[in-house]
Amino acid sequence: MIRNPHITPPECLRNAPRRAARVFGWLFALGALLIPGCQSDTSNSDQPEIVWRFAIEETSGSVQDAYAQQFKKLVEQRSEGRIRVKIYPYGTLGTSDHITEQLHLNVIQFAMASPGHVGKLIPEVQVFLLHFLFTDNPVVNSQALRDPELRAFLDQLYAEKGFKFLSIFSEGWQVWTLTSAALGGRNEFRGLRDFAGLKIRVMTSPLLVAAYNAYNANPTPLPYGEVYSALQLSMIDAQVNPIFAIEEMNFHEVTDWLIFGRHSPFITTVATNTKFYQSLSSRERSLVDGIVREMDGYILEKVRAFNQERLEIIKEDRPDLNIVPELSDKQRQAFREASLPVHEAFVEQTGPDAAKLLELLKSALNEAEQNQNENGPERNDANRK
Ligand code: 6CS
Repeated sequence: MIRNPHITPPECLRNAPRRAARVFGWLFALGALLIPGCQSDTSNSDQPEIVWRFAIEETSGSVQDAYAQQFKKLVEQRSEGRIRVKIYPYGTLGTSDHITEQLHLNVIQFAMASPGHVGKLIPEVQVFLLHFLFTDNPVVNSQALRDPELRAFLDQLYAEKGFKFLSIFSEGWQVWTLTSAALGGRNEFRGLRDFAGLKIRVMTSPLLVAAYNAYNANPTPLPYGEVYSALQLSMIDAQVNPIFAIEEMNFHEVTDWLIFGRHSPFITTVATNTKFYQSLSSRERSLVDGIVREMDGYILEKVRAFNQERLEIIKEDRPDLNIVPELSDKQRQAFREASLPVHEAFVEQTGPDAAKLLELLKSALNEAEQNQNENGPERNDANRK
């Protein structure tokens, strides 16, 4: 059965010029402020209740929602009810770009900021979007993302744009979904050559456009909420997201192929507003910092479970779906080779901070991999050779 996705952003936001989008950002923000329950509440005690607003780029039941819900639970418990966290799922405050804008304005205090969107503002973070950079082992990748030097440099890059970086984590491997029209009705996926001319939706980052241009595809940047109808109307033939997101947004209903390319994990970051963070008491700041640190392990387990469970749901809903569980070595090599010039162009065009971030990430991956090999190897890395 074809259902509509949960999100339908206003038609007028499509391809709207940046200034118009900003106005909508304000309107969404104003709307949020007028929602009952978002204001400080003085009715039950002498001390006004503090409300921290947390916007996520995904819907309820997603990985980002699991993160925000746990953050909310811990903040409310540990502040003994003095601080309340209100979560805004995707769509309630506009698109990811609107959320970033509202975080910048301190209309919301916490937000998920995926490099695929925030990369337009902080170009260096697009390093996390490069294909065939991470290892094959998700444990190694997550370990690398906890590297203190890497995080300290991200903190610096975010600070330059008025944000306080809090955390970074992977939401799982990105999986390509293709319609049968994309494969010309063939019942075989032939690898890189099937990407020639492929109308694939990407997040709104210039690097992702470059990444798919390198595969001779036809990348189309679109907000998350427009992907389902674009697939349904055959405006696009493909999109790419982790399994839990494909299920959550019902993309599996309007696709015929799931291809596990393991070309890159979906990375997101958690950020707060710098002025808001600086305005916190030292106790409140330690509360936030402590909880964010604890969340690393919590979310890793959720990501693993969500992606596993949702794949089963997809298979039940669409037993006819063609699943390519992995690329052959030859196919993988062809994609990898095509992607490498994008790494070089990214560094060249983005500048020395991008080069530094890339180096920090590579050395964090190497270190994490070495630790893994010493303490119990799981899978060897074939990606960065
Ligand atoms: O594809 C996107 O735009 C979205 N995908 C996920 C998994 N999270 C947020 C992001 O905006």
